[in-house]
Amino acid sequence: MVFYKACINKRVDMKRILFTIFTLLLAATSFAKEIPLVSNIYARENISLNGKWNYVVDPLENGYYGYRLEVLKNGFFKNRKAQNPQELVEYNLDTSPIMDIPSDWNTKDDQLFFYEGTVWFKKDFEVSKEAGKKYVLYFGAANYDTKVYVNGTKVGEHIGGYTPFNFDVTDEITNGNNFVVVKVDNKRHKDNVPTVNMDWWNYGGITREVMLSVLPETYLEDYFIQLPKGVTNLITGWVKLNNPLAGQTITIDIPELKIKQKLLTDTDGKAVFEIKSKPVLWTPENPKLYDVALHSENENISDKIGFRTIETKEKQILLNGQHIFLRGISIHEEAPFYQGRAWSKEHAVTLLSWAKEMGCNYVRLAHYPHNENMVREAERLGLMVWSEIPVYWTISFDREETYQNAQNQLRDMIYRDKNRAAVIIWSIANETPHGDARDKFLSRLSSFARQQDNTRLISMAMEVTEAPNNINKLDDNMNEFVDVVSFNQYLGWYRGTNESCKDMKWEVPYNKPVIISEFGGDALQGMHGPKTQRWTEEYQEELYIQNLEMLDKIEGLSGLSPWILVDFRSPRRQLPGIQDFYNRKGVISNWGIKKKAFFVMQDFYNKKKEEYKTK
Ligand code: GCB
Repeated sequence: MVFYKACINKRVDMKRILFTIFTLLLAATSFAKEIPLVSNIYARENISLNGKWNYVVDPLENGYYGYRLEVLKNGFFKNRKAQNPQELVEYNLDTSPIMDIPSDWNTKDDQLFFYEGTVWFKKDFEVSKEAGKKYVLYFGAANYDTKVYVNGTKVGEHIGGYTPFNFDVTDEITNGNNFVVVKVDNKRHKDNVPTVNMDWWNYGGITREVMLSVLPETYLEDYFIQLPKGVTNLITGWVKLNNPLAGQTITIDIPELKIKQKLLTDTDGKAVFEIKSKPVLWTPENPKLYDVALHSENENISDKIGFRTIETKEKQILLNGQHIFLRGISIHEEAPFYQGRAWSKEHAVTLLSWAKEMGCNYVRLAHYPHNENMVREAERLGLMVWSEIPVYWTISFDREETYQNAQNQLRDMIYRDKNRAAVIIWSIANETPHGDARDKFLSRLSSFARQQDNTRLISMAMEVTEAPNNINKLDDNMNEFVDVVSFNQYLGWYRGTNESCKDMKWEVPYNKPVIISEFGGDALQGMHGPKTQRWTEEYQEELYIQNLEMLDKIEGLSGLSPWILVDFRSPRRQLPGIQDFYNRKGVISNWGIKKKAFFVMQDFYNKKKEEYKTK
C-alpha cells in the first residue's frame, strides 16, 4: 500500500517499476538468459574470446551424464581440480589439448575428421568488472546443440548451427579471472534442421567468433534503417533499446546526407522514424555505403548502411527500379585452400573476389546463413546476396518442433542481416518433396518471413527432376508463396545428357521472375579427356555450354547461380581418386585452380552485362 501511494505521489512510471521487479526476479533465478541478439555486435566494446581453448572429446557424454544416464550436477562444466592427492577427478580441462577458435574440429584434429558428437571447450579470461555494465556473451555460431557455462553455472543453450546467439552473463561474471565452458554436440537428428541427410560436411565446433560484450545497462539493442519498398527518397525504420524506457533520446546521424535527427523512445523503448532524403543508391557497380551513427544517452555505435530498393514486376527483378539480371554463383561456407568451415574476413574476400572475377553481381550463400563477414564483404564488394536457412531435402515437415526450429533460424538470419542492402532474397527451403505437411510448413514460413521483413524478396529453391515429352514444368504449388520462382536442375549430370539440353522445353506457369538456383556437374581439376567423359573438365565445360544455351531461352530468366564456386567437402562423395569426399562441382578446385567451366561462365556473364546495359 505504502509502495502504491509512493508510486502515485511520485508519479513513478508503473511500467518502469514492473520492469525493475521483473529484472530482479530474473536475477534471482540461477539459470540465465538467452536474450535478444545485440545487433551489430562488432560496433560494441568487446573482449574477444577467440584464440586458444582447451578441448575434451566426449563421445559418450560422460562429462554430462552419469552412469545411470542422469544429468550430472557436477559435470565437466564445473572445471573441477582435485583438491588433494586422494580426490578422484577424471578430467582436467586445463591440461587438455588446445584448439584455435573459431574453427571446426574436423580439420583441426585428424582424429575428429568424421567425428559427430560432443566436445567440451574451455577458456579462461579476465574481466575488470565495472558496476552498472551489462556483460553479454556472444557466439557467431556453434554447430549444433550448444550448452554454455560461465564459472560453472549454466547460462543457456542454443540449437542450430549457423546463427548467432547471446546470453546475459552479468551475474555470473566476476571481477578478475573467469572461465567459460561450452559443450558442443553436432550429432545429426532426423527432426533437426538440417536433418540427417545433406550434401555438405557437418563441421562441428565453435565455428564463428566469440566475444564478451561490455554494454551499458540500457543499450541500443536493435535497429532497422532502410528504404521502404519501392521508395527511394525516404529513409525509414526504428531503433530499439533493450529496456522498455520511454522518453529516452536517440540521435541518428548520417553526416554525408546532412541528417541529424533526434528521436524519443516510446514505452517499449522504441523510436520509429521517417526522414526525407535522397541517398545515392547502392548498386553492384557503385556499392555506396553511408556512415550511420546512433547515439543514445549511454552509448554511441556506428554502422555502414547502403540504401536500395528491390522489387519484382511481372517477370522482372528491379533494383532501384532498374531491370537487372542476377549474374550469380552458389557458394558453401568453406575456407578456400584448406576447406574447413570459413569464418574470417580473409576467407570471405578470397571467395567473393573469385565470384567478382567471374563477372558476378550476385551470390547464393548456400545452404544456411553464412557468417556476418561474408554478407558484409559481399555488400562492400558490390555483390547482391541470396541468404537461406537449412530447410533442406526431407526434413520432418509434420513436426511442430521442427517448424519452430526452422522459424527460429529464419528469424535470426533476418534479424542479423536486415540492414544489409546487399541481401535481396531470403530463401526458406531447398529441394523439398511435395506433400501437404510440407506445403503447410513452407507457406507458414513464407508468411513469417514477410512479417519479419517486407522489403525483400522471398524464394525457395524447387527442383525439376523429370520432363515428360521433353517438357520441364515449373509447377510446384509452393511458387504461390514466393516472389521469385527458383529451381535447381541437373541436365547432363543427374538426368539426360548434355546433348539432350537442345531438345528441352521449359514452362513456368507463373507471372514471376525465374532464377536457376543450381545447375552443374562434377569435374576433377586437371583431369582431361573427350567432352563425353564424365569427371573431366571438358565434360563439365560442355555441360555449362549446353545448359546456358538452353536456360537462356526461358521466358523471364532473371538470374543464375550455378552449383558451385569451389569444390567442397561432402561425406556423400566417396569415389576414390576422383571425389575422395569432395563434391567436385566447383568451377574452381579446392586448391584454388580454375576449371574450364569457370571461363564459360565468365564469358556468358560478360555478355549478359553488356546486354543489360542497354535495357
Ligand atoms: C542439389 C543440392 C545441393 C547438392 C547438389 C549436388 O540439388 O541442392 O546441395 O550439393 O545438388 O551436387 O548434387
